[in-house]
Amino acid sequence: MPADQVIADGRVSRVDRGMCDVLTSRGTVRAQWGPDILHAVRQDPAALPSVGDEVLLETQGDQIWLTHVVPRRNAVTRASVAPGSSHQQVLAANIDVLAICEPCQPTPAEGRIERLLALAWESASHPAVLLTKADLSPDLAGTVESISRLALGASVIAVSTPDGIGLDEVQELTTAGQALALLGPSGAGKSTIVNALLGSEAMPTSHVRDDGKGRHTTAHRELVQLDDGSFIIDTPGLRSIGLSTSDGLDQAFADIVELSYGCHFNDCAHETEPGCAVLAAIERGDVPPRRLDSYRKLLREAAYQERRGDARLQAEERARWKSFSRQIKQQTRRNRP
Ligand SMILES: Nc1nc2c(ncn2[C@@H]2O[C@H](COP(=O)(O)OP(=O)(O)OP(=O)(O)O)[C@@H](O)[C@H]2O)c(=O)[nH]1
Ligand SMILES: [Mg+2]
Ligand SMILES: [Zn+2]
Repeated sequence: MPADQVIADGRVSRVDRGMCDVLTSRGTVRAQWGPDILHAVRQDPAALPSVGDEVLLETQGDQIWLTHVVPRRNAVTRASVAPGSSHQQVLAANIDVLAICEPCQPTPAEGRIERLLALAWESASHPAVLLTKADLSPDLAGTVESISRLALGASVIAVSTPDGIGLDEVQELTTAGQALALLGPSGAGKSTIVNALLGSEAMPTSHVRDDGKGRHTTAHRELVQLDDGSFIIDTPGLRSIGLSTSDGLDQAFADIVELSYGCHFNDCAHETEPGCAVLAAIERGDVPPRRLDSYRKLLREAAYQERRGDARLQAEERARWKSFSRQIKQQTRRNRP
């Protein structure tokens, strides 16, 4: 080991091409991927260090290398948007609480909340729903109540940053060393919440356009540490987020799953079957028909992504086998007398 080599640990706060910022006990440093990282990424793009990753650094002279990523406790991933790719994209790693930000104005998009709740359950981070811009809601109590009904098992918090409402509750979602990631559409007020909790204008925020939709202001995922020692991750507004597995859907739609145990047929599709407990609940007005549609849509989408993932694994397996048999052939040829 060279004499000037120093090893430190930290948490990735921002990723750029081939480099990242890492928050260490001595402040933020800029590090480059070490050779082991590059090798791992060639095998699996999900091995690319991501915001929230706990990492080891090695300093040699002026150069800081990121040499090791501590195995992730969990990761928030989405189906890759790249055409032809079925890899998952890691949005953030080691997330304790996934805060789904949905503005009260225009009315909260229930389907989008359900989708992100499934993503949170799938990633094994605890979900919270932040109903942002609460000051603009014409019926805040009604909105909180209706969203609480669909956000089973999640805390639902109304937040208004200009009025300072809900911010303490958001801060209390995590304790020192834990990480909270904010996810939601552009203009929801994610960066404004980070700035309010930080007590500084560290994150750029924007003005909403006339049509009420936000312009994309935040361009990078970024982790910052709050005074209480917890971490908060700001992310760019999401246009679309694909589920890569169906793993979180049973929890996100626990009410429908629970009801389906009462269906007459074990394989009931809750369409026209007699003795369907889900349809009976819809009939009674206990479950909105929209919610069953949303569940079906997400199940179909996740099944498609899972099939794509399987096809990719099979293709990789075939490629490995081809290269192996080529090596064997070459070896046999070489060994011929
Ligand atoms: N009325 C009201 N406006 C808010 C609130 N929070 C944020 N805003 C405004 O909403 C606009 C968008 O806020 P941002 O924090 O930039 O939104 P963002 O979610 O970070 O958007 P992206 O970075 O594009 O994803 C800004 O003009 C904020 O001032 C709020 O609680 N109430
Ligand atoms: Mg932002
Ligand atoms: Zn049924």
